[in-house]
Amino acid sequence: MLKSTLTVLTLPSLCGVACAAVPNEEPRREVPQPKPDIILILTDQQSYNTISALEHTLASTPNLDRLVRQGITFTNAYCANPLSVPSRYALFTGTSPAGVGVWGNADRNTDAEKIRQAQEQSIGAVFRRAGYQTLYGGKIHLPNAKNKSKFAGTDNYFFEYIEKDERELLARNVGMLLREREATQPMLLVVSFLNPHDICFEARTDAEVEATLATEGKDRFKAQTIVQMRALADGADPAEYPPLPENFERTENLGRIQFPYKDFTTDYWRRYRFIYGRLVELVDRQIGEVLDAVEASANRDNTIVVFTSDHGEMAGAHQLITKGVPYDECQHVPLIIAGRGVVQGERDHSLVCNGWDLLPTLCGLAGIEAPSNGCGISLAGRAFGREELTPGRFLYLETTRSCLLIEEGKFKYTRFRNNGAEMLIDLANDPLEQNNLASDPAYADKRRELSSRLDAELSRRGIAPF
Ligand SMILES: [Ca+2]
Repeated sequence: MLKSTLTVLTLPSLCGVACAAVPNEEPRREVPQPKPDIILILTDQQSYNTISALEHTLASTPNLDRLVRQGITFTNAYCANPLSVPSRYALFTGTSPAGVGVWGNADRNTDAEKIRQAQEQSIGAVFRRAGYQTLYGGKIHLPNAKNKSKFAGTDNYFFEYIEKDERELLARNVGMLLREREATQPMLLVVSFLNPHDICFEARTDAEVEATLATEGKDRFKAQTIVQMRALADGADPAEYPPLPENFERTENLGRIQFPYKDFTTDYWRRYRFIYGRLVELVDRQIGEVLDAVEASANRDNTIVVFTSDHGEMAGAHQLITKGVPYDECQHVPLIIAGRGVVQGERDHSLVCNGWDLLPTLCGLAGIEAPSNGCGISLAGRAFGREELTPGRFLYLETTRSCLLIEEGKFKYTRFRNNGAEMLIDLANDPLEQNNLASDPAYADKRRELSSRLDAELSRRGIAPF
């Protein structure tokens, strides 16, 4: 009883103390933080399964590992199209490349006006309008609004182009910029590395590589790199080469779907995978230079780094090399976000697409309103630990010859434009994509359901039915 009375008596005085303190704290507005610098690091042709911190063994990637520890990794991220120009168009505009006639790297029948409109709503344009300095170094490979040119300058995409090198020099010069910069304006900086794309040169003969070394164009750098990588392979014990992928066998039941299988020896396939791993390590060192410079920069605590790749590499899966096919190894890409306010060391397994989701995500990270194109979702709330992503997504994707839908954790349905062939994969039971169920009567309802959903997606994006 006594205690209770004391409590009653004490409370008003405590309140009095608290109330007396309030005037000094009011108004309780949050101190507005300056907009973060955002650094978007891109690689070319880097599969999701190349990062050692994510329990993959193809390469040792201490620098990307650091980013994994410092941030959030989206382990189920897909590119919009597993080829440079369409993928990068989606990355920068957040919209469908097929919707403007961009199916491959050099389309002639693109819709110039629609591309121009998409450029006006692209990452560079949106960030520049929001007061950001927008800078870009390295590989571009974006479609021009004019049909005859396959590559635009970055000014079409509202970036100032600061460095044309795509390799060591890009890392060094961006590093210098970051170390010396005094932040007077928030910055969006794209650092676009070429590798591990030099793997495209590996399947060439020694004579072809020798001939390219003697030329003047940029291809000689690719040849130089492959000569170095072949020397590393020669110097290694072939027993140490990575094993063949689990889904190395050619996929037999694909009907009218023809993929460009390669007739390499088993030893060569393993050597090819060894060289791919070394190219991943090469670009990881270049990324490390950029990350070191971020850490040494005056604005390090107000910087967010986003890392992804335009597409992956088959690296022997289904006995295929390079990209462009609707298979996981070239569609599934790394996606990591780290820096100011971002949760640390987390992994999210939701189905996401860097092509559709990057634009709204970067806007979300910077507190900028994203253009509403209806294609993607912002991952920023998840990256800041404020919300979970909604499960059960149906993700629409493209390749040069097909359009497809992935039903999260369940099925993947692909239809080919050239011959109407279909592929239906039961992802839950066949994650290595070795069994096409499209003509299996037991899956006819699922095939019809996804086919109908795909038609609706095509219509929504202005893509002619096929
Ligand atoms: Ca590429």
